[in-house]
Amino acid sequence: MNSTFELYGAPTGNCLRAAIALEEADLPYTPKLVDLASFEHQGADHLALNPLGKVPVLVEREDGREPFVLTQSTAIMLYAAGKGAGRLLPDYEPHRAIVLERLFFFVTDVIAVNHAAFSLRDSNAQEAQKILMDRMLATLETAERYVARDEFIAGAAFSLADIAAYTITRSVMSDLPWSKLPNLRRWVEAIDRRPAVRRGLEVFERIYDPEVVSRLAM
Ligand SMILES: N[C@@H](CCC(=O)N[C@@H](CS)C(=O)NCC(=O)O)C(=O)O
Repeated sequence: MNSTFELYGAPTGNCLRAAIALEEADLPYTPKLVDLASFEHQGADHLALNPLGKVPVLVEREDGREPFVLTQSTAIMLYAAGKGAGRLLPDYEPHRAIVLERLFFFVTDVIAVNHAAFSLRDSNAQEAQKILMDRMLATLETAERYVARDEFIAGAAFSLADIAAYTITRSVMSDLPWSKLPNLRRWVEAIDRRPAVRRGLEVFERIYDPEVVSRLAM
């Protein structure tokens, strides 16, 4: 039986990772914009999907079954990799383990530290925020060694690790010392050119475009 997918989100790093994974896995889905500025994520409809009041949320619908609701961008990426086409997570155990090693490197050692720094933005803890940002950037720079050896972050093939690495790298482009990172630059430019990545980046922005809205409504 065919299922359909909806991705609730906004143009933020966690949502873009989920959208790019769905695009790269070639899984058709309907993007549902959640307006964070007007606190739609704190409204009853969204809290019914995710009691934490966060995006992204993936909803899979299949006739005759309760909708399957999944939160956490990394869980959504792994689910998309398992369900969809492509080889975002290889079957061969040693390759799979390396993809997971690098995926968790970015999610826990880089992205989580960035989120911690971001959460201090409105506080009086600028010094702590800077310490966390500097630590995050220094850790991210070490990814140069992955792409000095291989074309992609976890070897010769594009994987979930590239998606996690790409969205965070892209969000701090102007803070990185690019003269020291020639391979990371070559890698980020290659990922920029992937059509599925471009579609994933634009999916929540395009919902605002009246022409796209009228097409989506058809
Ligand atoms: N660990 C979660 C984090 C989700 C998260 O923090 N999402 C942000 C947007 S990137 C959000 O919903 N922020 C709204 C808020 O916290 O009020 C994930 O990876 O999905």
